Amino acid sequence: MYTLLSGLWKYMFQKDEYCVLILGLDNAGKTTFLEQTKTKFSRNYKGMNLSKITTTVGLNIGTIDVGSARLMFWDLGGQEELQSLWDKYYAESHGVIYVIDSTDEERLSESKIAFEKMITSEVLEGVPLLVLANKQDIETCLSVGDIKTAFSDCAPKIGKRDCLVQPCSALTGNGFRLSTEWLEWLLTVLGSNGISCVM
Ligand code: G3D
Repeated sequence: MYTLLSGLWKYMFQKDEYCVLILGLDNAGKTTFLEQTKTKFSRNYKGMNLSKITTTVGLNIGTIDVGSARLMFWDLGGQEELQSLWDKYYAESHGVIYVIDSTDEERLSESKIAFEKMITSEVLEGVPLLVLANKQDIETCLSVGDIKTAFSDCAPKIGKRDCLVQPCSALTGNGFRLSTEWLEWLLTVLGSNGISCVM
């Protein structure tokens, strides 16, 4: 009887936990994205003033519960000296969100190098990847198409993992708060693999 009840309790209340890394260069908007996500999806979370967020140094952690899933986001610092720590977290991760500053054309090649290094890590093979072309609220930003072109030689290295590239503004929430598409996609691919990516 106890086994039956505890099984039922687990079935009803226990959540499937997933760790999702948020990576990208410093200033890409990783922490702002995490704050938007927590504000939108955590019932009791009182969001901080997004315009007061400063660049990630070290690690920020955030958790949201969606349905039967618990997503634990780890937002890692993107400065060059901190990028060498990223791979320490790879083995624990079920998904990766890679944030690109669409307004920073100068550092796009730097971001591509970090991206390439990350996707060619054997530990991350097959791990779903969401790429966010952030800061789309700024008029002069590069479009998703421009970014895909700049990253095109990375495409073959993405391999068979599930991958989605999305425009967004973590600050204003446009293309992000209005839509839960990225989250629905992430939850789907964390549960099952099969979609492939064209960058
Ligand atoms: P990081 O965690 O990747 O280092 P942050 O980046 O989240 O700290 O953001 C870096 C700066 O970019 C912040 O501005 C933040 O407000 C801004 N930012 C983040 N996302 C967006 C966005 O979608 N649109 C715009 N316009 N700005 C964004 P400051 O001025 O504090 O450096």
